[in-house]
Amino acid sequence: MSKYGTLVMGPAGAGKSTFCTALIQHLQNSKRPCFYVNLDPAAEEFAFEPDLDIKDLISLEDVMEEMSLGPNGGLIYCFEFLMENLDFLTDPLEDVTEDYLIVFDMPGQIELYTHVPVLPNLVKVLMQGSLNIRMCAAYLLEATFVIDRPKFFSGTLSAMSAMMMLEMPHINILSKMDLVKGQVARRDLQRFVDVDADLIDDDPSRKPSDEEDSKNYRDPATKESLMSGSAFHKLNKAVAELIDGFSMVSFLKLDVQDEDSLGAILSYIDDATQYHEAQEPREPKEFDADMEEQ
Ligand SMILES: Nc1nc2c(ncn2[C@@H]2O[C@H](COP(=O)(O)OP(=O)(O)OP(=O)(O)O)[C@@H](O)[C@H]2O)c(=O)[nH]1
Ligand SMILES: [Mg+2]
Repeated sequence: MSKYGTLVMGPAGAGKSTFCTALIQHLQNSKRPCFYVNLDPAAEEFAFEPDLDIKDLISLEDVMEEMSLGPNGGLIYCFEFLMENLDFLTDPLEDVTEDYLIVFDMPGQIELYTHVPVLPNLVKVLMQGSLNIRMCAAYLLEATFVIDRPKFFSGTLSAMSAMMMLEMPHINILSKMDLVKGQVARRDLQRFVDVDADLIDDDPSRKPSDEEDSKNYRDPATKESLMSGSAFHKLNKAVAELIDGFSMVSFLKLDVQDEDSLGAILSYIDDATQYHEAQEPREPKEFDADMEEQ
C-alpha cells in the first residue's frame, strides 16, 4: 500500500501555511481525507489543528533560549533533533492509509532548502524504507516578486536549488496571485511563469551600464550602488542565465480564494504522485451516497 504526500516549502511569508489551510479545506470539500503535519517549530496559530506537530517534540523558542542560538541556527538544531528522534514522525505516519493526502507544512528559513543535507535525508526517510510515501514538493514563491526582477530571479534560484537538492517530484507555485491582479499584464506574467532570462535585460528599472556608471561616479560601497550598479546587473544576469541553462523551473499560479486554482494545483500534485492510479474504483452506489450527503 502506498501513501501520498506533499511537502510545502518556500521562503518566509511565501504563503505556505495559508496554502496548506486552503488545500485542506479543498480536500474536505471533495470528501478526501488529509493528514496535516506541521514541521515548523516556530508556527503558532493554525486554522486547522495539525494531526502531528513538531512543537510537541521541540520548539524553536526553547532551543533559541536554551542553546543561545539565533532563529536560523535554532531551526537547523530542531531538524537535527527531529532526525535523531524520527519515531516521533514516522510512527503516526505508519497508520495513514492510501486515500489520505499527507500535507507537510515547512518552515521558511531558506538555509534548509539550499545549504544543509538535513532535508534530503528527511525526504529519503519519508519516501524510502517502510513509509514509502509518494511525495511531491510544492515550492512557493510570492507573486509580488515579479515586480522586482532581481528578487524574482533570486527566489527562482532558491526554488531550483531545492529541486536539485531534494531530487523528488516537484512543482513551483507563484502564490498570492490576488496581489498582482491588474498590476501585471497577462502576457508579461507569462514570461515569469515560464521564466524568461531576458527579463533581466528588459527590466524597465534597469541599472546603468559600466560606461554610464563611470560617468556618474557613485561610491561603490554604498548600499544603493551595491544593489543597483552594473556589477549588480551582471550578477543578476549570470543568475538568470544559470536558471535558463538548467531549464528546470516554471511556475503554476495560485489564488487561494479560487477553488479551481486549488483544484488545478492538487491535480498536478496527484499526477506527480500517481495518486489516482492507486485508488480503488468506487461503486456507483457509494458515489451516489456521497453526492446526496453534499
Ligand atoms: N493577499 C494574500 N495574502 C496572503 C496569501 N497567502 C498568505 N497571505 C498572507 O501572507 C502572510 C504570510 O502567510 P503565511 O501563510 O503565514 O506564510 P508562510 O509561508 O507560512 O510563512 P512562514 O511560515 O512564516 O514562513 C500572512 O499575513 C497571510 O495572510 C494570499 O494568497 N493572498
Ligand atoms: Mg507557515
